[in-house]
Amino acid sequence: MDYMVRDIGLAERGKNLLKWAEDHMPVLMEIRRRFSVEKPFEGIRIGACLHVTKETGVLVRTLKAGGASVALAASNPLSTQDEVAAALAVEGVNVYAWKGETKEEYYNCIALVLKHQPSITMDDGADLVTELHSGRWNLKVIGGTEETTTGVMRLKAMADRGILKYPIIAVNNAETKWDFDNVYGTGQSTIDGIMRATNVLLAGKKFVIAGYGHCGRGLAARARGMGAHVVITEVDPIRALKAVMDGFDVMPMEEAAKVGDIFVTATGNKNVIRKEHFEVMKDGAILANTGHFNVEIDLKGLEELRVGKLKIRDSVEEYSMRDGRKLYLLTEGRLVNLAAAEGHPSEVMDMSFANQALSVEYC
Ligand code: 9W1
Repeated sequence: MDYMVRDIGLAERGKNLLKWAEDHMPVLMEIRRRFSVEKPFEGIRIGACLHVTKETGVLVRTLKAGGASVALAASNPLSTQDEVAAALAVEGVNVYAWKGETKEEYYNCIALVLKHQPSITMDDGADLVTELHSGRWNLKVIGGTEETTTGVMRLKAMADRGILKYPIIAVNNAETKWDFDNVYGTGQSTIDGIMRATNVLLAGKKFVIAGYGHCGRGLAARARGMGAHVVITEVDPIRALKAVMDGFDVMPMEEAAKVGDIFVTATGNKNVIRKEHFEVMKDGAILANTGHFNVEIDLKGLEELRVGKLKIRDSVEEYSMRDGRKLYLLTEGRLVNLAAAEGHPSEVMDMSFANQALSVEYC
């Protein structure tokens, strides 16, 4: 058996996690039943670079049920569930992934997947395909899949330059992927992250959401459901109008900054909440991001304004202002739904990964 995981002894716990996920992924399980009979992947090697989570495990088991052999590396050095990696390794998947791998180890694991000479690739961010095109590999690949917006953009750029060697299905672009991921996945997991990080009551709070795209819309619906007064800030006039029609208060951040108890950015832009906003916020305001990496809240500006800083509990940093006010930043401005919660629930990943399974079958 060929694998590299944190601790193979975690396999039993991983099996339970996988069973729990399977019970919440009915679409993949239906596909698995068909694959088990039709065996579409008999003799096919699949190379995958995906978040090694219980949901991905259910996908991998489904591909195996269809006759495939699967080699799997992580698509992010921090997202691996070591229990799941161990369980899959025991079942004969060539897993090369552990939580907290270094950048070097990360790319080494991807190379180990390519050593299995896959004829189909599955990617989440296009790192596998990028390595495959590095010139070090000479593989015959039928086709591949890509899970994310970023990955699709990278692949489109390669295709435009005429260097992409084989067709790749943009799973991301399926409506049953991005529309459900962003609205229901991010909506719920962001609330979950804020609650786990702070345990604050949401009912009665002024909950300011920057951005009324799919993520903002999903989050707004959930925050309202928790009894919060939801305020939207939005630079796009049509989206702003939609927020008004959906019954939310809409105002510029200059105004929202003065009244908000909890702020969440979901725009995709940089420095959405800045110095001029921090300066007028209420004492005790909570700041979180669920948009793009850690750039939506101006962390440099916040650092410049603070006179003191204290990690008051996991995922919460208290910034003291000159006038005595305190602002609370969650997960250092990183994605609160990943850093303080568990990412998308299995039911949401079920829809994305059903697209993945069927795309591989199409290839
Ligand atoms: N993907 N199974 C963190 C997740 C990191 C992560 C990331 C998901 C899933 C957005 C995929 C701490 C799972 C993943 C659990 C977790 C993602 C980055 C999933 C949500 C996307 C950069 N992107 N995703 N479950 N980490 O939830 O595969 O808990």
